[in-house]
Amino acid sequence: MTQKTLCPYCGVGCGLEVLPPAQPGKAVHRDSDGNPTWQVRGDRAHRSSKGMVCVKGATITESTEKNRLQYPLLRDSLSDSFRRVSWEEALDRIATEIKTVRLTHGSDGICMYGSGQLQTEDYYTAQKLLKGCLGTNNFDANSRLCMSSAVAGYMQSFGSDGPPCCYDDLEQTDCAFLIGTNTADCHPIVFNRLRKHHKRNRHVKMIVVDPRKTKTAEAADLHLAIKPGTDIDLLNGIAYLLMSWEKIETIFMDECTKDFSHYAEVIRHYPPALVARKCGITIDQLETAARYWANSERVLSLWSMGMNQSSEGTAKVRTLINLHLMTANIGKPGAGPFSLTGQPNAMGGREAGGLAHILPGYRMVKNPQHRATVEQAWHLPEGRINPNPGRDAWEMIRGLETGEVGLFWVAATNPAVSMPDIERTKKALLKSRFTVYQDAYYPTETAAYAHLVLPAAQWGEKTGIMTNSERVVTLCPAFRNPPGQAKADWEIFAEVGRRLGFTEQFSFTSSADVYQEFVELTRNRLCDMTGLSHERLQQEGAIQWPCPESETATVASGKRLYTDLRFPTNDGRAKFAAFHSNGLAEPEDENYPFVLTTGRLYGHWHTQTRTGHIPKITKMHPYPELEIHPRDAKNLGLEETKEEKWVEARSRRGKARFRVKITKAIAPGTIFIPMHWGALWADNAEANALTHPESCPISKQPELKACAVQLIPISDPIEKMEETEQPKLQESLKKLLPI
Ligand SMILES: Nc1nc2c(c(=O)[nH]1)N[C@H]1C(S)=C(S)[C@@H](COP(=O)(O)OP(=O)(O)OC[C@H]3O[C@@H](n4cnc5c(=O)[nH]c(N)nc54)[C@H](O)[C@@H]3O)O[C@H]1N2
Ligand SMILES: Nc1nc2c(c(=O)[nH]1)N[C@H]1C(S)=C(S)[C@@H](COP(=O)(O)OP(=O)(O)OC[C@H]3O[C@@H](n4cnc5c(=O)[nH]c(N)nc54)[C@H](O)[C@@H]3O)O[C@H]1N2
Ligand code: SF4
Ligand SMILES: [Mo]
Repeated sequence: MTQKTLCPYCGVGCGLEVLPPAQPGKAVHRDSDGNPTWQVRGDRAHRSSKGMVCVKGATITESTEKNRLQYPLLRDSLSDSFRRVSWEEALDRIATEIKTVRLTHGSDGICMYGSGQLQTEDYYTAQKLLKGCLGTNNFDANSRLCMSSAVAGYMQSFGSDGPPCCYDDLEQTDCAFLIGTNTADCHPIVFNRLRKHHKRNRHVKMIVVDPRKTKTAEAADLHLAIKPGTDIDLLNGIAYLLMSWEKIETIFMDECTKDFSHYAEVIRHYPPALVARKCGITIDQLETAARYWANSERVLSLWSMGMNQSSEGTAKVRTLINLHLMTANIGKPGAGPFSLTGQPNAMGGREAGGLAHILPGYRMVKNPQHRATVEQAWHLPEGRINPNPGRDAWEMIRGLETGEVGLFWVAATNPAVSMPDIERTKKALLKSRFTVYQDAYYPTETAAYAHLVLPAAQWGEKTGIMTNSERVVTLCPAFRNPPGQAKADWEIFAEVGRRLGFTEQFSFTSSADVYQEFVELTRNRLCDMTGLSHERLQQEGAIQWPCPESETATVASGKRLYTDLRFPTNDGRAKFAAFHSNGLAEPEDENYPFVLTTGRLYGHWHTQTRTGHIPKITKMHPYPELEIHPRDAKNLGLEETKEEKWVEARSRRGKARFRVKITKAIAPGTIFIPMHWGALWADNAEANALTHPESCPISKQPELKACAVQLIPISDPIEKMEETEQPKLQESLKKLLPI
């Protein structure tokens, strides 16, 4: 039988249909290893993707049989080998460790680090366990490295998180302003929809702001190849021109916004000549961008990591929102500030309270009423939820360094690859008293640092909910059995909760039960989903929130937020922000003369736990390459010849080695390295060997998009590679039991 579900890769959230391996009259469908596997095609009825899929979605089932973790594994010390244990023993051990750490370290010693790849039910159950039952807000997710600047920007400017736009806006806009997003490679189906509209309608403009000439930039009418970290200069420079041309919507600003005067004071300091020089673009380019904004009835901006992963990420997001407020480009079709979510359920995570400073239903840890509502809903005593935000992702690493963290529980993320300053991260992981690692695949780099490894059922093996970038909620049903003894993440959390005595709190018998309890906590909130249930989503297909249960609800349903131009702030007005540009946390200098930026390739997904096993994809991207401009290459003596060139990139924290790709697609002075190759996939080619953890003071999101490096050509790469000591991790992985 055909099953409808959602692609579990990116935040576009394409609808998929999966079909069993054996179809009447047809040969059995198999993966590249010959295992029978489910077939995938786009779901034409899904409102977000209308039948489209990219290579990742189309090949997802190629990865579901291989390298799966099947049984719990335990060891007392990281130098021991793992032994297979029963779930009973594994879960008892976690409960014992939690009790011990509460005594020795207090609740602050317990941390969970989750992921936008968990389903909403997983997220919600984890919040109840940590923030409710255990009284620690130390739950953070990889969304801290991904969306937290967007979350903070929306909250501060509009009074609440929540992307206000929808994908139909892609086909209704007059001008798409894409900043810090390589949409063509990273959100391909959003890009397809926009590109078609752009091609069909000559008046529609597309502006791309990115230091690299990506596939996205190639499609633009105007590509602004700004120097990394100069987004605020550019945005303030556009605001300067809009002001001087009197192209601002003063009535909207008077009636619906506040604090413009502070911003006006900032804008004065960004005249075109100065901005063009700082950004490394021409005055003409800057004016063209401002003219597109000024002359378009409806401007839609799209952004992702080039904005968020910055030491001034929140300021960047708020400054972009300022432009929307100045030009009244919000709350109407084809317009608005639209953050493209990275992971398939990072949105659901935000709804369920899955960061260290928030609670379910778009609530804040710091708000006493919010805490009281959640405590009551969870049948826990008043005051149980800690009034202070918990540790963010990097503070967890710091807590491992100092020994303040006694139990580190990681689920659905691979921090031994994806965290900044990876050598420091790995050293901290080696010091951990007890690390639990819950993943679908094995081995992964992080497994080498775990004491207890738990097999997780993944997409297609458990039933749960995911919300995509445009607030569309899709049910992802189980259609195959999990391998071995793998269990759904929410079940693992609930079983530990029950072992700690919270039997009433974790009496759920299905993920549908969990979801029902969660949606109740969204009642009358901006993200009201009380009208949703597994059953309804199963029957009707994907549905967008807000979706209140009754017509008398205080939140109206609709495709877009803020169509009444009232915002969820105290006085209903959206707020201008007044930020000057600070630039990069670690700018280039004489010793480290290049700015390194890191990011993604079209075919691979993050740390390759899935895509690394799919031949079609590994053929597309066989190895990591460092992209460098021909002029810089020449200065380093790397002339363009057929011969393969190698360099060692060094930052203040570490080094890595790469084949060189000489290309004009990158601006001189900047280099690019993909993030996908951890220690299991290449020797010494980790992007995060070089990056630093300096982060935005508001969102705490690290600046993974820029650090200063030097480049040293390697004359004999092969010999040099053999000389290099194998990373410690490889040693450690050898000790893992074959399973
Ligand atoms: N193929 C693929 N798609 C994915 C993913 C994947 O792993 N593979 N991951 C998903 C996830 S979780 C995420 S978060 C998204 C990320 O999606 P994107 O943010 O689109 O991807 P990145 O490659 O990380 O970075 C985007 C661009 O930011 C640019 N940039 C760097 N510094 C600056 C700057 O200072 N200013 C500006 N304006 N731009 C800058 C880079 O050159 C890069 O092209 O992709 C999602 N989709
Ligand atoms: N240098 C640099 N570093 C970066 C970035 C960058 O741009 N540059 N981007 C950052 C961003 S935006 C992100 S989102 C992160 C991503 O970084 P990670 O989260 O570390 O990357 P993934 O490889 O997606 O790891 C997800 C893990 O979850 C497992 N998994 C999948 N489904 C399930 C499930 O249902 N349950 C469980 N328990 N496990 C499951 C997968 O097997 C995989 O091991 O990287 C960040 N790091
Ligand atoms: S665009 Fe994203 S959600 Fe859609 S098929 Fe590709 S990876 Fe999956
Ligand atoms: Mo992300």
